[in-house]
Amino acid sequence: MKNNMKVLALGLLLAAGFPACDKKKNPETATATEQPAAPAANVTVPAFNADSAYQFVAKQVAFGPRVPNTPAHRACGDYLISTLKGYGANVLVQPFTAKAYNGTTLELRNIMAQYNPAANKRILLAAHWDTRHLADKDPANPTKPIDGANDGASGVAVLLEIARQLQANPLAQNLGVDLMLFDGEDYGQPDNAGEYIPDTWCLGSQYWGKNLMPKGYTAHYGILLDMVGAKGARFAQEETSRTYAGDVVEKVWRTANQIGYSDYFPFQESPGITDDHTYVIQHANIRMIDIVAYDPTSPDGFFGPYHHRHTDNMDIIDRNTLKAVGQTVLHVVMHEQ
Ligand code: AHN
Ligand code: ZN
Repeated sequence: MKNNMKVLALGLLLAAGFPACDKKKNPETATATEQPAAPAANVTVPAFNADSAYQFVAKQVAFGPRVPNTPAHRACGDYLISTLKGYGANVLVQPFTAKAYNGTTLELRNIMAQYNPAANKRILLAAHWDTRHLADKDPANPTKPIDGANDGASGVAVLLEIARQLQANPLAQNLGVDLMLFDGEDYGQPDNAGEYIPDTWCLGSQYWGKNLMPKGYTAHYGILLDMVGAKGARFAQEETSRTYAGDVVEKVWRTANQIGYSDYFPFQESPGITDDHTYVIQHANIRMIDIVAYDPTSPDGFFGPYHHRHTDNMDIIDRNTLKAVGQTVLHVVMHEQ
């Protein structure tokens, strides 16, 4: 406790004394270890590698659309499991079936990669790895599935890069990190004038919340990453996140601003949305925030002009966005130890 206060005081002092410090650093070209804006004793935050994260997006997209019940979905799931095992994680797989809105029985898998599985203090990081079966917002080919480079692959890619970093830079013994890849997030009922049914979405987090793996699982808090790779993305403070985990929202946004990503993390509020964090909060009783590109005031649509369209492909993925999110989350996590 005493130590934390000292760290905080030091951080405030440095922030006040050298306000321009962060601006000089170009985060994209930084390859050495990061110089934290508010350094805590004994914590070195490794540099999140945006090129590596970008390759993880491309790799997933190359499987084809990861639509449940397709060979691409199965192959990508196998790839995610073996990649996370390769990065030294304790990998748990939760296979299950869920009935979709249209009556289809979906074969799904939630995948959890644990670092320091025995530690009591745990941080849960999550994303969804499936992609939407329809381009229902696209005037062209609305029944064909989308690449989901942003909606799906981007969040998973950031988590894969964090896994790679955690293998190379092990956490202190008192801290555990769990990377959760939810399945079946995006198989929800198409939205026809007032027919939005929240519970048809987020099938993986709904199942996991009611059937925790490991049994009795809990975490200090959670961070969900959804659509975190598009060029020019802005992450506002979503209402459900603020309501249930306001201190986590503050911590994440303050960190992002301190380390140079104020363009991506404005101190701006947005209304609540239904996403995987909703069910983690509701069923698993874990405080979780959602870092999601969502702007209800945008003329391009709430989730951007490419959302659930065929333009959600590699062309809109920007390493700078992946870097801003990945470095911020890595910084926050490493400072929990
Ligand atoms: C809906 O649009 C229902 N929820 C936002 C969650 C979402 C959909 N994330 C990606 N696709
Ligand atoms: Zn989606």
